[in-house]
Amino acid sequence: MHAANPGPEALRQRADYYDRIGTRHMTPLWEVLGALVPPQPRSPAQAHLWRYAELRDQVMEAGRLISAEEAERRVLVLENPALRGQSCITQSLYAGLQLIMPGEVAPSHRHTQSALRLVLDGEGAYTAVDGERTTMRRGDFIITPAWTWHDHGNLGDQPVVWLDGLDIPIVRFLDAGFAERSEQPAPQPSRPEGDAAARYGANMVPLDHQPRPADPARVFVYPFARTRSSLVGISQGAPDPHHGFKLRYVNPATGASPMPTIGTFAQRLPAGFETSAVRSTDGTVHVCLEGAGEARISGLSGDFTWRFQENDVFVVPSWHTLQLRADRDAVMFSFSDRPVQQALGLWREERL
Ligand code: GTQ
Repeated sequence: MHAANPGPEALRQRADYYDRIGTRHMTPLWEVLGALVPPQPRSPAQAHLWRYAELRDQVMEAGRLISAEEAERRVLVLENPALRGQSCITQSLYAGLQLIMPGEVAPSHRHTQSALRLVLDGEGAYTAVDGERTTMRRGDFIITPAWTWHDHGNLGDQPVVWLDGLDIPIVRFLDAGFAERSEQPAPQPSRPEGDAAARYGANMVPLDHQPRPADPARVFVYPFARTRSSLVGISQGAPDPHHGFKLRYVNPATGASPMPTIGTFAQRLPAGFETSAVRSTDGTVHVCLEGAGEARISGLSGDFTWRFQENDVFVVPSWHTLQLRADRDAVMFSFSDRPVQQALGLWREERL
């Protein structure tokens, strides 16, 4: 930090001292302070793009190697190239591609980790959350709040693939993970499809509904058709220069993020529109649901320019700038740990 040039003898004495205090499990702060308290975020994560066209065959190959039942969840984890072996796409979030084949069941379980699903490919599958099934359609955003029972099944005749996003690294960091398997692998639904949306998702709630902070959100499906029509509906006005036409998903009964640990967003970029560069402290996973375009990312892990199209997934680490350009009208989904950072007063965004 401050200019000082210790001689070889002083350095030897220090090294000897570090060794001696090391035997008592201590270490000198002054050797690590700059790395511990950096002037700005220094994420070890790397920006990366996964092209669905290149992944699809490998996902399908897993369908021939292992059943959903044996795997419990047949998922290819998208690992950040700089964080291999840690099952994370950013420091705080996990992402994976889950496959369920016709006739299969992914058995019922629950865990303290929260999950989101973004349906990418195929139709005929359902996911069930605390007794209610929902039919999965492309682009639907579905949540599995912490500690809710959930199972998946495929009643159709096509393989179905969706993107999973979970807060696994956050719960691991906090050492707060619990999980259990149900005795019934595929429980019969106890409520009809659409029940939660009718009770909690139509700008009304039941008379006695008083949710407490730890209660799970009741609305667990955000159908793509509704998201899309909202994005088209706001496209009459002027686009935000940095975000285009962008909305965040909320729990309609509270106005809060659908999950306390994962923020979720949908964005429309008209053909030809290019956003101005923006960076924020929440490393973010982006998925192209419609259209095609180009993403330019710049930061500690390098400078990248990628063309993206439908079902491509890319990750932008903390404090990397992002610019998006749509070649065709594009609809993007994204998720990050923003609600955690905001609750802690840490979140920052810089619009350049
Ligand atoms: O579908 O319940 O990708 O428990 C990882 C863990 C999916 C799930 C994942 C899980 C699930």
